Amino acid sequence: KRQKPCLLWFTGLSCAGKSTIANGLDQALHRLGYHTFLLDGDNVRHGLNKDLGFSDQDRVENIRRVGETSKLFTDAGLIVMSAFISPFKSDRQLVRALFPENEFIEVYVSTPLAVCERRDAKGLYKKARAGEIQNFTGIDSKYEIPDSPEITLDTADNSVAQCVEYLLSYLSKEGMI
Ligand code: GGZ
Repeated sequence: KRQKPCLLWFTGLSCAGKSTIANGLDQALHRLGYHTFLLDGDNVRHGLNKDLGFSDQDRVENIRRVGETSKLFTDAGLIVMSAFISPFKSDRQLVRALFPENEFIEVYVSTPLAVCERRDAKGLYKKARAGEIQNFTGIDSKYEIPDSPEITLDTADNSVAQCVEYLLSYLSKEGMI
């Protein structure tokens, strides 16, 4: 099936829904017969980047490596989804610069901190509030909101399925699928 390679870069807080939506999109594209690859903390921070933690410096290197890896996969012709907090504008900008204009699609998953903290899937916000872990994004490590993402997903008013539908229609409109 004809497709144009691109990178959908999901950014947002922990528990915002980045991986969940990226996974949903990955499966939907797969069912439609497209070739895709999904990168997120689960498959990257346990392997390629297991030497990295959550200091600013390590996050910078995390995102740099993920950007370069994403580039390898788009060079192979795939539609790539990368879901990382990627809290710093400058790092997202460096990844963007690796790609031709329309092949980098920044997707800001805009779920507010209060909602993310209520979800707290792994209990990490609770630990961060208790001072048991340091440098937690949104608590004692900064998140820089994107200025002009190609897409902003509002998960308060939209289901995962609706977000996936929106992304599919965007990819179609842009001629990627
Ligand atoms: C933020 C942390 C931290 C700290 C562990 N700060 O909700 P999760 O658990 O599954 O996703 C979070 C994940 C973030 O990794 P990223 O590679 O996306 O971060 S970054 O782009 O900033 O490099 C969270 C878990 O790791 N986690 N400690 N201190 N998230």
